[in-house]
Amino acid sequence: MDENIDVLLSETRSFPPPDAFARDAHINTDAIYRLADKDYEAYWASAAGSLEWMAPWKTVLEWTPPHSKWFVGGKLNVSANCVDRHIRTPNRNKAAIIWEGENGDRRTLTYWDLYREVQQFANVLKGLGVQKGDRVGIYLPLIPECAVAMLACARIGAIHSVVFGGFSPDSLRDRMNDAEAKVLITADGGYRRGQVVPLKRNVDKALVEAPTVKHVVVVQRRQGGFSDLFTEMKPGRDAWYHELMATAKADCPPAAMDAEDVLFILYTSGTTGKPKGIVHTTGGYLTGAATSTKIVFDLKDSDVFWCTADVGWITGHTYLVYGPLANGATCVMYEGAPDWPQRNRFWEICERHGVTILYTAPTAIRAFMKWGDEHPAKHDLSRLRLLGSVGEPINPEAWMWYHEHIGGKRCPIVDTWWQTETGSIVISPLPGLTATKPGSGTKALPGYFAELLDSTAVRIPVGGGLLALTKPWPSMLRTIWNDDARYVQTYFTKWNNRPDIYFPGDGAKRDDDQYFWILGRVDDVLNVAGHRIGTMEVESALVEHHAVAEAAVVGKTHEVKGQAIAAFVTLREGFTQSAALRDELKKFVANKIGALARPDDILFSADLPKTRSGKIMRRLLRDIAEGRALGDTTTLADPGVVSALKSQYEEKEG
Ligand code: 7RM
Repeated sequence: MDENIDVLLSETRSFPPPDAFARDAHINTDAIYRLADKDYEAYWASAAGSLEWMAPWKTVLEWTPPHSKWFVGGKLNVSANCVDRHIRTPNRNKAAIIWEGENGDRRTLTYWDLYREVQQFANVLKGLGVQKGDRVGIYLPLIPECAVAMLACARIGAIHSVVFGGFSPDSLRDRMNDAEAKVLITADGGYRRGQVVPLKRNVDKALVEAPTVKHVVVVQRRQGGFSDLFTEMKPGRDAWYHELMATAKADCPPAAMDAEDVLFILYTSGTTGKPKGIVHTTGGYLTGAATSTKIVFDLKDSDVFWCTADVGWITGHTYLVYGPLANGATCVMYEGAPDWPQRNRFWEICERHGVTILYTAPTAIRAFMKWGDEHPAKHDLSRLRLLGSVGEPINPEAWMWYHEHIGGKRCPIVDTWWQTETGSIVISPLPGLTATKPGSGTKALPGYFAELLDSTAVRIPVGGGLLALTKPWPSMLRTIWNDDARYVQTYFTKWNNRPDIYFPGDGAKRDDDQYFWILGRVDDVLNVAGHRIGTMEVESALVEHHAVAEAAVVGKTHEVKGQAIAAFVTLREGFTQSAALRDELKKFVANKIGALARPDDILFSADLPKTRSGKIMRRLLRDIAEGRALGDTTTLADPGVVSALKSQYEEKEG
């Protein structure tokens, strides 16, 4: 059918779990898949049963497509599950969060510390008039107070909306207004690449046009604070966190929340239009978060788990806060940039804290590749036993580099596909069971039903097509805040004969072993002479060349072929661009995956335009390649990158 995608790249390397890893793993037989396939409601009921409930549910699932309710009638509290449960065990004094500031500050909070601090802050929020169902904004650097604030909201049934600290005052304002937040929690500043990000100053700008926010709580990021330049406290509206906490009582019983009460809203910008407030609820979300953290990361009591994402993204919500804490794990949290003060910062942190599980993004892995092997080589990474990847397709070459230079060839890699909307991981290997292949997320986890479909919802057994989730799952989004019509339209109208199938917006292929390979967003798919080609395959072919660290390809209008391929390429340290290298790369791609995929244009670039969470923005590269005015650049991490690329491209063309 017209939306099928050609398959070009073939990857034959396969890595079975190491024997010792498999032997000790939580899951090392496929019984769990059979169980979940047979009766997924029973599977999810048993998963939910490992949480602590205040009242049992009556019905596991009510599914009136496209709306689902899970564990209907059940009552629980997320903060009680993430904190109180563990202080009744020998984990009472276990480190919950080991934190490092970018400037070298360090703090460790035990579960007992969290227990006290969360309750105190819950009382602070109550004191500011926050009630069940009210929205609370969180706009912080990555500091332990992020977790405290989120859990404090959960404790009293307030709905949090975390806004990444790198967002502008305007983005913050729009999000506060859409959710009609009553209180906003921020800090005077936060460190990023040696600079202080003036969060409170941004808040002051944002709130000029966000009238629902009545109170601002300001965390002092460092002892003594920054100068008044950063923080002008507005009487009656603003208060210091440490001052409010000094008199707050550390007893605040957890509210009994309905399983379907909203836990949080998280805005995702998507490719176009107004940000969508993705709504997650209590029982289903925590079930998905807790279960996946345990089985995908094979999480044990002795692990030191480091998810490098910021809490401003879903990955930070699910795998830095809720999933690990629900499992009583020790997490590492790091405020700053991976190359600050030096390019070895991540490896220094891994060594210093004995990190055993590292979960990071392909964009970071490609940066590490680009910077060179010597940085990780300087550090003892022998405690690492498992690696994870999330956020974009990982190019096989980047996978191999991660495997070799970070994992010492001994650590399984879990390539985890999921979305803000799915709440938790959907497609991933189970590290003690699944043989991995570089670039493949392998299979849907137990309890999830992923398929590859054509545009008429017919299953494609092997080949390329549209990724689909054909049954509901507990941690799925419930709606878009204030816009249920958009929820239905965005996720459930791809197949009009099947209004019960969720469309994630990604293209994928399935190989002979039934493994999934995510090919990228369907909006980015190239169409060359009638062949639909996923961006991932051409990019992965480019990255396979020893000179290339990162690549992004887009389609550019071509009078004969429909589209020609334009490639934007970042070189590894020590390589320089040249016409010869350009020709070599074109040939290299043609040899690797076929003449059809040979790029017409290659532009060398020191950087690629990325979203603030590190995803390549191909939409803007298309604007550049087509010589159009640039579209919306407000979600870019660094707008300078595209303007530089644009003039470079025009020079070359002109
Ligand atoms: C967790 C997160 C979601 C989109 C998703 C994909 C892409 C994420 C992978 C991936 C290939 C992966 N949430 N994506 N993980 N593509 N392999 N392992 O990133 O809402 O911010 O983005 O990210 O396109 O639809 S998100």
